[in-house]
Amino acid sequence: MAITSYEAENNDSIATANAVALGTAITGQLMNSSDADYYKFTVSAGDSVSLVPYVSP
Ligand SMILES: [Ca+2]
Ligand SMILES: [Ca+2]
Repeated sequence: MAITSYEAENNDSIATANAVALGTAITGQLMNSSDADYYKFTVSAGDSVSLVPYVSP
């Protein structure tokens, strides 16, 4: 899946989570040990969601 968007800091809490459209790939980077990256998306009842993390070497 092609990368379609990048994280936007500050996204370190549920309140500041980045919105992600289903079916897209997003790139984020953990800048240090205190960086947390939150994302949010909307699903409907009965939907299933797969999250596939990829770590760049
Ligand atoms: Ca980050
Ligand atoms: Ca972050």
